[in-house]
Amino acid sequence: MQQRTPPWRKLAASLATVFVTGAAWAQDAGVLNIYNWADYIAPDTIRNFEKETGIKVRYDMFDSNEALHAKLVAGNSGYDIVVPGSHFAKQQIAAGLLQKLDKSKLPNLKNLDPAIQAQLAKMDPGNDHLVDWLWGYTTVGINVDKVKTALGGPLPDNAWDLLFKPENIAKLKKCGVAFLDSASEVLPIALHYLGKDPYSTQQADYDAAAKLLKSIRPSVTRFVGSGSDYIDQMARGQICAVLGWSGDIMIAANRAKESKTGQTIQALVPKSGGLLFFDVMAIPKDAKNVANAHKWIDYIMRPEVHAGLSNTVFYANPNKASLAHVKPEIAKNPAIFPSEQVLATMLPPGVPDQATRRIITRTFTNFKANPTAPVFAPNGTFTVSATGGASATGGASATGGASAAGGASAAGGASAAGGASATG
Ligand code: SPD
Repeated sequence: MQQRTPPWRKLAASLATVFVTGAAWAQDAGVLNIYNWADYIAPDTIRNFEKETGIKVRYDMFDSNEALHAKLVAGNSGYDIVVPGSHFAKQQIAAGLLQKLDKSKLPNLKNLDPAIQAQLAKMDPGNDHLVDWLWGYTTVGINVDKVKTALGGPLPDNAWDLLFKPENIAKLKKCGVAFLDSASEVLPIALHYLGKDPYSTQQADYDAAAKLLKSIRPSVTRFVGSGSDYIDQMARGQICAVLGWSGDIMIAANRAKESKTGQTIQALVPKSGGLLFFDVMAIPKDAKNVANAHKWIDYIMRPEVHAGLSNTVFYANPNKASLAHVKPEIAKNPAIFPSEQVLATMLPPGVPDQATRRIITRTFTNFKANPTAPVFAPNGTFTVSATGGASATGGASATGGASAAGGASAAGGASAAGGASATG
């Protein structure tokens, strides 16, 4: 039997609708929670957005793709905008962790370079979920004078030889050598250096990479991530060589100049290619402030805003229309906006399958833990004897890869305590 709703109930229901809609709108109008890499934004980017929109931005930073990935997998991150590398974003789209963009709210998409959009479409068909924030490459950074002195001769022709030839890196150890604490950065480069597929699925290739990494491990003095102090340490002359990110190295060079530290820092472009990355803005599936997230993405795509990012952090942006606003010394710097020819030498980002990720994680964890060979048990656990004779045990994680120093990793790899990260 159908029941008639009393008029007071109808009124209460519509008031509730108005109230709830109003509350949702009020929440969306008020705040925007962003999770991005460190040293990756201009001083006025957030300030101008807040002033113009009245939206309050909360801005947190992560140190590696692996750390962000673990947070998204865990769910309820509380973020409305995240900025993964496109290769991690591809996995996040496949896992349903990111939502489709409403392109009708993004008129500034017209400013983007179709060539970059085509690159991203390889990870995100139709460019439905991702908009590039900035892009760059993983490479070798050096303190020019210290490295030349330590080598006692000219730089090698291929910059990777500085870090991957044991006889070279051993000479740099005393002035400080840092590697990114991220398996997804180091392994493709090591494989490529050996002439192998950077995204190989073959255990034998990873065994070869492990051998290479083991041969240089005693000379790596630090593992670093975004937001660790490696930029400052380079600028002050406390690290003379790094496997790091192009723009970060150029920030160090700029800081050294501005603070007159007397250090000359340079991002090298290896002859055999750096590892390209595209860091992308995306909206997590469970974001609460989706309208504000769209406002932010569209704001970033304004030519002068995107230019402001490149002008500050020395990474290329995807915004063709912004080039008129990029300082000429940055727009014309081939280490920031590499030529087509150089770009063709670079390794594109790639997405290993789950099984390969486990191998990558294990290889990297062993590299970090210990220069001596690990002993693997059939159940996937391993024992390594750490430098100095102490012994550390790792275990295979539930879903991602091996854990660092005995800590369990989340799906796809999580950042372990103390800033060490496992891979995704
Ligand atoms: N300081 C910002 C560094 C951004 C680095 N993004 C790296 C993506 C990795 N492939």
